[in-house]
Formats: sequence, structure tokens, C-alpha cells
Amino acid sequence: MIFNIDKETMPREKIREIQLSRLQDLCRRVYANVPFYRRSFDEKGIKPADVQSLDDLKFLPFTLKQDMRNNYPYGLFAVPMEMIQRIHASSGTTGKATVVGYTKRDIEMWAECAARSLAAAGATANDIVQVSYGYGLFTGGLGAHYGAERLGATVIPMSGGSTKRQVQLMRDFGATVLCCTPSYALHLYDAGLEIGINIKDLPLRLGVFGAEPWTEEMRREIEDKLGITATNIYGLSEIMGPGVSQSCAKEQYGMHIWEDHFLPEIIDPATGEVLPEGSTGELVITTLTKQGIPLVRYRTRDITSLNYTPCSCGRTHVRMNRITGRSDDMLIIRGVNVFPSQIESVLVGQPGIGPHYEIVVTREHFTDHLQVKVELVDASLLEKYSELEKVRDRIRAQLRTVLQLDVEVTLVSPNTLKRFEGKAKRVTDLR
Ligand code: DLL
Repeated sequence: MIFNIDKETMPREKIREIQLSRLQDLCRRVYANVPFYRRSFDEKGIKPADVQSLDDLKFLPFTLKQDMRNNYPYGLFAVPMEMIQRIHASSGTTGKATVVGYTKRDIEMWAECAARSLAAAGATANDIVQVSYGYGLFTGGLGAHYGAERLGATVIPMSGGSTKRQVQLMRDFGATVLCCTPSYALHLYDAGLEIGINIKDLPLRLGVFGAEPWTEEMRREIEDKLGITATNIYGLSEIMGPGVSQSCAKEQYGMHIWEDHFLPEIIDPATGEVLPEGSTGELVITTLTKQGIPLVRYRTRDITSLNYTPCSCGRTHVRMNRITGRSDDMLIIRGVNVFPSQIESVLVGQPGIGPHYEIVVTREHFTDHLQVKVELVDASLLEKYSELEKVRDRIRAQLRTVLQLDVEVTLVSPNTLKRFEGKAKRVTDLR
């Protein structure tokens, strides 16, 4: 089902027309109301009136996460505080949190985009949606919640935590759609088995997973285990939260970006140059309609590419491919660039090992050392040395082919690696 057929299936020329007039309006608003933007436009010698076509976007200044931190907490807000209805913030494990404010209209727009996303995933007003993203300053819980309500579905506002109880309630309440991180979906599955509930036997049929990087291999693993269709939802607090883009049930390939609200570009993260259509690089997003904290050319650090080929689902909005990493997540091991997603794609789906893993980087005698810890499915293998060696050698050889690096593979007992209720933290860099 297409939630907003007029908006989601507009001809491309119409989308571009709307984008241009909204971009011009955005430039006027930020120039008039946000000192940071007035300064950064002036530094580049640009006035809002200079923006005459979408091609002029490339002349506008970027906005970085650091700019949000420098203006902590409310310095980038473009409307008076009395118009701000809600505050969210990103966890900010390094440095200050980034704070965002939503007006009433922003929250309505967000609910609309999240509802479009859930519908694109395949959810309908008849579904019972369990929201297991955290509620609070994190945007996951409330974002999915408002989207599901707007869709007209029944919402179970579960939030994260109490994992075993969640599975019991999922069964008792007959949830048909699950919203959480992909790693938490697997954690819920394992916790269910421990208390004698196999999620595969429940009415659950659809997952709307995001907030952390995951691979196509992981998606298939989740589909197999939970017996559901697993779809991909993307978003980030700075821009809006969940529902910036979403994969459609029809093609399951790439996530439609709701382009009447978000204008995407792909740039070279090193030079800032806009890359030609189809190239892989850093995603940059301009918010076209947000009032509270509108952002011009926000550098997401997420690595992806854009696909403008028409989609058989009928939606005309561009698709972004699965995120392969963040430009700041890339590990440099003995000079070789390694993305955790490359490691995940080798590990997940291997016979005998589970989908949980941990990456540890150390430096010994000035040399980088990459260790990958993976869980065995069956503890008895630990006693069969030759078989254990075989599994380890196979994984090591495949990792070497993909990464062009020697990796230490450590097989650990089932259920010994840490589980996460929200975003998984899989990389420990001890250098
Ligand atoms: O994670 C918002 C969200 C909540 C998205 C629930 C989807 C579902 P932040 O905490 O600000 O916001 O983190 C944003 O998470 O820049 C990406 O690096 C990553 N991310 C989000 N969705 C995906 C996804 C929320 N589907 C950061 N695939 C982003 C890969 C994702 N990475």
C-alpha cells in the first residue's frame, strides 16, 4: 500500500520543481534566522537569492556534526523557543550530544514520513506494531510510534529492555510487525528460545529494522530465523529520526528517500566534491521543510549510493543503497581500509556459527592486529579440535580474500558475546 499516493508517485520533474522552491525558501529562512548560516553563506559570498536551480546546491556550505556541537544546545534553531514542541538528542558517546527541536508541523511531517515508511515496508492499518526501539531522547521509539499511529495501526509502545518479557508480550498481544535494531531482533529471537517461545511460530510477519549498519546476509539470517520479511529503515536524529528513507516490500532493494522533504547528494568525503550519479560516497542531506532546526547540506558520514532507476513499486522517489559503513567507522589496519560490514558479510550465514560477532583491534610491536570473535552455535564443537580448526580456517581464508589481510579468528562458546538492547557496539579499537 502506498500511504500518500500523490506525493510518493509524483513525476520526477514535479519532485524537482517542489525541491527547488522549497530549497529557495529554506535558504531565505536560515539566512534570516540562524546566525551560523548567515555567517557561513556570507563567507562563501552567497545570498539566498543566488539559488536559481538545484545545481546551485553545490555552492552552499556544508553543515557538520561539529557545527551542531559548537552551537549546543539551541544555537541552530530557526524559530523562537515557544514554537518548539519537542526536543530529541543523539546519545553523543564522543563529545557533546547533538540537540534537535521539532515544531508541531515538524512532528506532523515526521509522522507522515514514518507512516509512508511503514506502509512501504508492507505494514497496514490492520497491523499490531510492537515498537522495541528505545523511547526517550533517542528518536527511534517515538518516531516509529507516531508513524504507526498515523498509519492507523495498533501500537505497542514496548521500548527496549526486559527482553524475555518482550517476547512473552509479543506472543500474548499478537504483534504482527516489529520495529527495533536488527541486532535486537536476533537477541529477541534467542531470548524467546530460552523461554520456550519460537518467534517463527508467532503471528509476527514483518520487521522494520534500522538505526545501525547491517548487511544483506544479516537480513536473510533474520528472515530465516524469525520467519518474517525484514526491511530496512534509515534515519538520523540530526535530520529527523527513523523514516528519512525505507526499503519497499516490492523490490527490497534500496530505501526510498522521501524527497519532497529531504534533498540528497553524494559527495567524495575527502574533497567534498559532488560525485556523478550512481557513485558511492558520503550521503549529504538538506532538509527542505523542517522548521525547528533546518539543515543545509548536512554531512551524514554514511557511505552509500543513489539509484534513480524507476522502482516497480510505483514510488518515484530516489532509492539509497544499503549503507556500507560510516566514513568515521572505517578501520585502517596496517594501511588497509576495512569496514565492519565487510567482516559481517563473511561471517553471517556461515554454517556452525551464530550471527553475533565482535571486532577487536590492537597494536602489538607497532603492528595492527585484527581479531574477530564469533560464536559457535553448538558448544560441543569446542571439544572436536579438528572440526574447530576447519571452521576457523575457512572463515580466516574468506576474510583474507575479502579484506586482503590476515585476521585472527576466535571461536567462542554460544551466548557468550555481549547482546545489545539498542544499537550494537561491535568494534573495540584499543590502539
Ligand atoms: O538511529 C534514527 C533511527 C532510529 C533510524 C530507528 C532508524 C530506526 P541516530 O541515533 O542519530 O538516529 O543514528 C543515526 O545510525 O547516521 C547511520 O550511521 C545509522 N543508521 C540509521 N539507520 C540505519 C540503517 C537513528 N538502516 C545513524 N542502516 C546514521 C545503516 C543506519 N545504518
